[in-house]
Amino acid sequence: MRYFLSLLFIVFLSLAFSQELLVNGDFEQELEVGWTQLINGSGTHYMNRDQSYHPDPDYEAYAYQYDNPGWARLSQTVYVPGPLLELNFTACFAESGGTSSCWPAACFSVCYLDADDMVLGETRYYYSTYANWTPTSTLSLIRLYDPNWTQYSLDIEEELTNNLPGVNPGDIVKVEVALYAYTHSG
Ligand SMILES: [Ca+2]
Repeated sequence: MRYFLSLLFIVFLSLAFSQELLVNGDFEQELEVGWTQLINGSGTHYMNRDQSYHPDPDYEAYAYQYDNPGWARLSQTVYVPGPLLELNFTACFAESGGTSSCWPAACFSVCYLDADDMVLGETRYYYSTYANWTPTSTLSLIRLYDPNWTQYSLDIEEELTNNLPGVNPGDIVKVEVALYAYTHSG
């Protein structure tokens, strides 16, 4: 019997262009405020918020996928005024188990959408032993080796210029941010 676990905690998340664009990015309100919960496949999926995941006195959120191929995704899509955006988040990743053909990955995903909600490109932070994703002109991969609580910052205009040449910044109308716990089956 094999068990796979992927898990992502977020204590704070901000997407800003002179002012904050996300709703409830600090998770101090219920997840129903601002956030969409989606699950797919099998295994055990959880999304939740609690005060106890990070030692600060405030709330954190998490997405959790345990065993069997499937995923749990806690996401929010917002209109953006353009690519001049600053993303900041503080996160902790975890994974265990897996093989080269069936593996977990804990991800934080940033998707760039056009007016019809088509995904033009993605920046994906991920923590995984076995994930074999490869970057493309529309997929930027940021592999993490330290899963512990860390502050991350992304200059989206710079990210598009340097790592996503297949995405036309002028076509971006919305951005989706997502806590994404995933188990792959090959
Ligand atoms: Ca806390």
